[in-house]
Amino acid sequence: VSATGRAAADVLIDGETIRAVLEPGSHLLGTDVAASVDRVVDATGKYVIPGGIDAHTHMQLPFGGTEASDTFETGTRAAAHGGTTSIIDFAVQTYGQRIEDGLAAWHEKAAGNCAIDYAFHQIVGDVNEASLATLRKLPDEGITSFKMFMAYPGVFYSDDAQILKAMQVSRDTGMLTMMHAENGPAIDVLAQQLVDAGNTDPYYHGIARAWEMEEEATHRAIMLAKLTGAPLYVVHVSAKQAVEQLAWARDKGQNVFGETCPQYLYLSLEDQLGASGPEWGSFEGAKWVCSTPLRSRAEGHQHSMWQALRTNDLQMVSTDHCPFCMKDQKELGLGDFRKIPNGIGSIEHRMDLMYQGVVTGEITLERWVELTSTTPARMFGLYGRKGVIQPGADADIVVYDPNGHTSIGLGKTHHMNMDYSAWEGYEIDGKVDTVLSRGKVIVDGDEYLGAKGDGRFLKRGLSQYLI
Ligand code: DUC
Ligand code: ZN
Ligand code: ZN
Repeated sequence: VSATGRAAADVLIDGETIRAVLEPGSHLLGTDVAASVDRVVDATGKYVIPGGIDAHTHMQLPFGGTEASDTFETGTRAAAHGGTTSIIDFAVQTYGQRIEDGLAAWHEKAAGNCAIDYAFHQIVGDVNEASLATLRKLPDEGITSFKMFMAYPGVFYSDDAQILKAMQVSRDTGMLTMMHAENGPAIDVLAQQLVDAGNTDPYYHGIARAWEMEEEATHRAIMLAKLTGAPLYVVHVSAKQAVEQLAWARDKGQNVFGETCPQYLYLSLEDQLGASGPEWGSFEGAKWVCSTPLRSRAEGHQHSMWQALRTNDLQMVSTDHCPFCMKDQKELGLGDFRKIPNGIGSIEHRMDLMYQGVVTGEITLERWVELTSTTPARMFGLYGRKGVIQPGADADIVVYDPNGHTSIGLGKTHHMNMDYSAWEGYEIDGKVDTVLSRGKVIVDGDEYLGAKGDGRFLKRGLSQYLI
């Protein structure tokens, strides 16, 4: 299955790369291909797809006085189990730090530890003359996109003047500007007022981060991008009004893109409000505190996200994988939702959860591949090597069994380093059967055959979506 069609085929792999895609039973140079190879992976009755590419992950991200609980080792191993064979993580420049130093630290965290191939975007957390000069040179190092935050004043936040300057670099270099589009200063006022009034439960995280704040910031990012001529990619879109902004800009011919995440397709603010458990009571809702937040189902956001994936108003699905445990991490926010570290862990389940959209008729089989692999590769300069099964491409391949079944939850399928699952109880019609990373079988049924250090750093080219 590719982004554009499906056919019965044999895939011939030589070492780390795909040599040929052949009609079943083909002969090459007079020899029977199937009879002359070292090993046959029988995919009869199953889908053979290019390995998933999760273009938005945060392994070991420092946040709110703690650190995302998956290391590059545990997070990429979980990814492999779930049929994802490449990630693009975010190297962080913190305020007062040089980009070079932030990036070097990220290389150090990842090198030799990954189960699958990995690449980086750069988070720009301190815009100044020196960092802008460094940013211009990052494409030479295979880093062709950077992320800025309109949220989190005092942490990752950039103001409009800083964003404008960085977008000019984006325009000049062809680097993609990625935007966390929420009005952070306004959100922080609303959050303070909620806490002052005694509304401290996790649910109020989503009330403070109102969709108006996402719509407004998305519009502002679009206008700054228009003014500067920068290509813009809005991350973790969750509000239907933000999608409307993206669609409006695209209809006017602007080079603007958006991703959503499984949590915004399946989970809701109402679910979070209703969450209560024996251990945590109403603080149970902290399991789903992420930013952008879960949105109201009554307001129809989830429905709009699925629709936008069909109409191509949104082009990709990534996870924003940023896991924290309840114990010692999420519980930092007991009594004050602002102190709950923001993030959900989904890297292991993205391919399954999106396949569920095929089962329920939300998207086609081809669109599943496009949203989870092919477009991420094209968007972020990996296409040809990744995101497609064709001669010369890396042999990153997933055999997916539509007749298999996956039960998600702790003690079932769960390889992420978390003490809970945000997806506990989800039952998936479908199952990752076999996963190959550059020709090596790293997952065979329930068995993990990979090793830490299998994954290599990927230098990326410019986006194929530049105009
Ligand atoms: N959102 C999250 O949920 N976690 C990390 C950063 C972000 O923007
Ligand atoms: Zn973000
Ligand atoms: Zn993120």
